[in-house]
Amino acid sequence: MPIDWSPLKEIIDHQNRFVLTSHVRPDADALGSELGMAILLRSMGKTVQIINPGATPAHLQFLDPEAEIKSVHDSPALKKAILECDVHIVLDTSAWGQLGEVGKVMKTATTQKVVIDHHVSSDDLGATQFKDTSSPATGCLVYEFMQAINHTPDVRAASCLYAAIATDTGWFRFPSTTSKTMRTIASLMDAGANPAELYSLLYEQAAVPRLHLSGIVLQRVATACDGQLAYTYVTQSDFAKSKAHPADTENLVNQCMTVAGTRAAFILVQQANRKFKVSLRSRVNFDVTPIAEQLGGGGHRQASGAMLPGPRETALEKLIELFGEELKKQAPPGGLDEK
Ligand SMILES: [Mn+2]
Repeated sequence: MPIDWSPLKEIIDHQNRFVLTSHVRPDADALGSELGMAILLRSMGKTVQIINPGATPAHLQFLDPEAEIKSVHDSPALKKAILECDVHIVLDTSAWGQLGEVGKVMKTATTQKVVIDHHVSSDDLGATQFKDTSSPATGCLVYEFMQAINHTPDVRAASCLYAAIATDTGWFRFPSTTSKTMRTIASLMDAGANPAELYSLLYEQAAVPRLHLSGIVLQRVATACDGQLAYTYVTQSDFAKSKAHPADTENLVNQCMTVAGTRAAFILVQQANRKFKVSLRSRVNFDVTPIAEQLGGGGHRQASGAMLPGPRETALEKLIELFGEELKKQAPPGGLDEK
């Protein structure tokens, strides 16, 4: 069902002060969608602030060279701004639990709320929702709104939206990518987005410790469930040894998925508080959300996450058991040979 964008146009026409926000640990879809929307709203003469539950990760700061995106923790004036604006626009999440301190302040405000999102799990934020769970990125939805009001993005907005969509689709290889996605991408290139430059800024900025951490973690890749599951883990001492950061684990679970015959993968990442964050991934014929939900987490069919208590061996056993059950439940109709 295509989204009817006219209620959003209506809200924007009648209001002036906007606060945009997104989820904790913002990714390029969160930040790119916020920036694209902010540039659009300003071009319409609106006052806009972007206030997130946390800081912009260093590797994504290039999207926001003027550092206009603030963390709510930067200054008490920002909490005041959240309370005093006319409209909150929440992008790339629909869950209170993902909004951290911003959510807490928002809950006490009577301000009008709008959600623009593509995630399945959702709370009732008391917002007017513009949601399409089949959309590969929130960036696509922001572009759809621009199209609906006949707006052509400038080169900065186009670059931000390109980064949003390219990252959330795994550079257009995830099954969520459609020909419509590619038409959006073509329009963003026409508007000046430069794919080669964005790719380099996103993926070719690694520091050596990141590669050293990959070495340690990839050494440990193992398979289970008749080779249908590949997994690995990262400990706090791995971070210490390699001098890498938690963000350096980002792509390792996807590398597990490159093992032939796998339908799913996970990586356990030990946190500073000794708990384990698990990231779950799968191929198109397997839905990992039931596993994430059994662990109190959530996400998408092909990419979900949750937190588990230690010790590591217990967490690994639990995950392998859950995957074993779910892989059987979701076995392809003709058996694995016909995959
Ligand atoms: Mn997204």
